[in-house]
Amino acid sequence: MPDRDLSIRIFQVMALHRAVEDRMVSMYRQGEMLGSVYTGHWHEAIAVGTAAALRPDDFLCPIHRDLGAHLWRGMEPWQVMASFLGKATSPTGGRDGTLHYGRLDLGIYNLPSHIPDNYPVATGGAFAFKYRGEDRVALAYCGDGSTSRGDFHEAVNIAAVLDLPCVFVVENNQFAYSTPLRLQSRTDFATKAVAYGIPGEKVDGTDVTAVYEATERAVARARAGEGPSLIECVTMRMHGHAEHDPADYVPREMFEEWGAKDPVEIAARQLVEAGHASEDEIAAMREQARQKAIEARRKALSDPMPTPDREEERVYA
Ligand SMILES: Cc1ncc(C[n+]2csc(CCOP(=O)(O)OP(=O)(O)O)c2C)c(N)n1
Repeated sequence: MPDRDLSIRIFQVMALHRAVEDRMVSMYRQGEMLGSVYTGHWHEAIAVGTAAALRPDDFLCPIHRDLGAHLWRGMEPWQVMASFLGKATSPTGGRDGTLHYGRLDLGIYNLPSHIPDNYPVATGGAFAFKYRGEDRVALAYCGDGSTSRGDFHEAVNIAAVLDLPCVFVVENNQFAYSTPLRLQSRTDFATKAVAYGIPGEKVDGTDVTAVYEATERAVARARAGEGPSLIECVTMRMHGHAEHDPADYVPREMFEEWGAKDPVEIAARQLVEAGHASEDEIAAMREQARQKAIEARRKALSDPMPTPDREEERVYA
């Protein structure tokens, strides 16, 4: 388990991840946030546990479930909301209107629309680190469905044969939109690592300590020049693909079964059991996260929309 300070910080960011997304869901339901709202409920341990095992100068390539990774690096909750609202103050200056934001200054690559196109980008980043002699690691996430595309194979294979400092995380949340796991893959995802000749590890994606420790091992191998690893984190997508999707194709018992495995609750329990925090301190941290989300909503809603005179900014050709 990470030490006390780190464990507390991990919990705080997980609680913030949850609070910000709960707030965005209510904004969507009130008609304040139009378009699509994607959330990572039950992905908090994966997003934060992996990001926490990296150094600030390592390169992160998140997907639409990984808000906690952005928050870990210092993205402000209001910036995330401003992005969904298409505000001028969002990381893309309002060019996005959803979650294709990133912050290269924080070592976070913009989520590309096509998935898993962040995998080859991480491989390319790791290639640059290795050949420039920089002690840096690239970590990319993708969903179970994304592993069925060719880009996944190309990215992992070339990273393996070139021994690149990469960590590939598969967030197995049982569904790819409406496609269930059984129609996606005959084997689990960690097993596929064997075909690339790299280590594969399958962990409980609701247990932040397990995720953190698996990532630590993979990062240590990458830094030691031993090449990439693949980590399969098993969880459940507890909302629809996005908030417009009622997910009627998901058997209701699955929600009940996984409902008992809330990653934020599990992290809270681990903190208490380790003697790192009391129940009261946990409650205070949750309330602090809730207040930050409320404040973020206020700021994001009052921020200005982009104006036409800035249309040609950031156009390179
Ligand atoms: C190449 C491509 N096809 C389709 C889409 C639309 N799309 C976005 S997310 C998604 C489902 C992805 O499932 P999975 O990889 O399992 O991740 P999850 O959403 O379950 O976290 C789809 C079909 C896309 N972004 N890119």
